[in-house]
Amino acid sequence: MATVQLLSSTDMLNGEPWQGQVTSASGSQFTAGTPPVAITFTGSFALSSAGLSGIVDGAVQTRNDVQQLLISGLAEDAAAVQGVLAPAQSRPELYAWLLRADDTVTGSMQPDLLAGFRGTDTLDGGAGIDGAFYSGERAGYQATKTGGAWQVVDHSGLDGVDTLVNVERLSFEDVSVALDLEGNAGTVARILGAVFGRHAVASTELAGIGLRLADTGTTAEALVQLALDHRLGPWHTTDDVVNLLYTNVTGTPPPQQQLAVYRGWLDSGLYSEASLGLYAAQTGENEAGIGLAGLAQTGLAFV
Ligand SMILES: [Ca+2]
Repeated sequence: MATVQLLSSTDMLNGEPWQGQVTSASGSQFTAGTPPVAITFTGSFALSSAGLSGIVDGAVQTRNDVQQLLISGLAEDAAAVQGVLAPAQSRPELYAWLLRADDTVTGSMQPDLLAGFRGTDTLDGGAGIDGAFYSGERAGYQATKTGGAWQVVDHSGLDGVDTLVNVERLSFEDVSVALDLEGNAGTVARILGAVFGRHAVASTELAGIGLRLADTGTTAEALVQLALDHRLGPWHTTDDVVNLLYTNVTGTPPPQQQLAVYRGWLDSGLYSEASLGLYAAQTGENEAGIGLAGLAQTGLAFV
């Protein structure tokens, strides 16, 4: 059982080239890796012509000499670790081996991509929009919301039963899933329903475009305007906007009287196209139409 602490924004699946030769060794630690990344293993070792022997109990990964990732609670044979460090081994492969049992991984204050690999793991993303990585396709897993946490069960048994807190995204081989329906995923789902229609929440492409914009700081109103411009073209009229939003939210075109009311809101400047779109997106009727309550239990799929 290992405990991993990420100290700065880290993608544990970053497959950057990495050479894992041991570059220095003493009785209490040995270091492997090539700049800018090095991993120093601690424990109690003996060095002989036959190689390293002893037990590894922890590790610290540095990037440009700054600590990035700490692992404690290891109980690995030093020679076995050295074997896994063989040249051309990628760091994700190393992590997968070190974390093959039941582990706890805690993210940094920034966005991270965490992985517990096999075993029954606890992943806590901490602050930031964090992802958890699973190596198989989504259909092979069951993700269930249980209070403030998510439980991810791997039907094949390889990845075990994981408990996730403060994790906003799941990354599978074929698709990703946004879990933060109370955050950016909810904003994106509502806007998709109001601007593209309730069935658009099933579009993994549109959801992905919206999430990437929202996650990089695009405001909800700016997202609405981008969506309207995309859906209606840049030269649309205010009536086009009202017709589109009303029809998508209610399922029928607006009666003339309603059309006049909303046209008045836009013409008077009470609402902008974007704020009217957000108003429509946040109505209970739109939330019901897109099945927001259900999405909160399953997540919003995106690519
Ligand atoms: Ca594990």
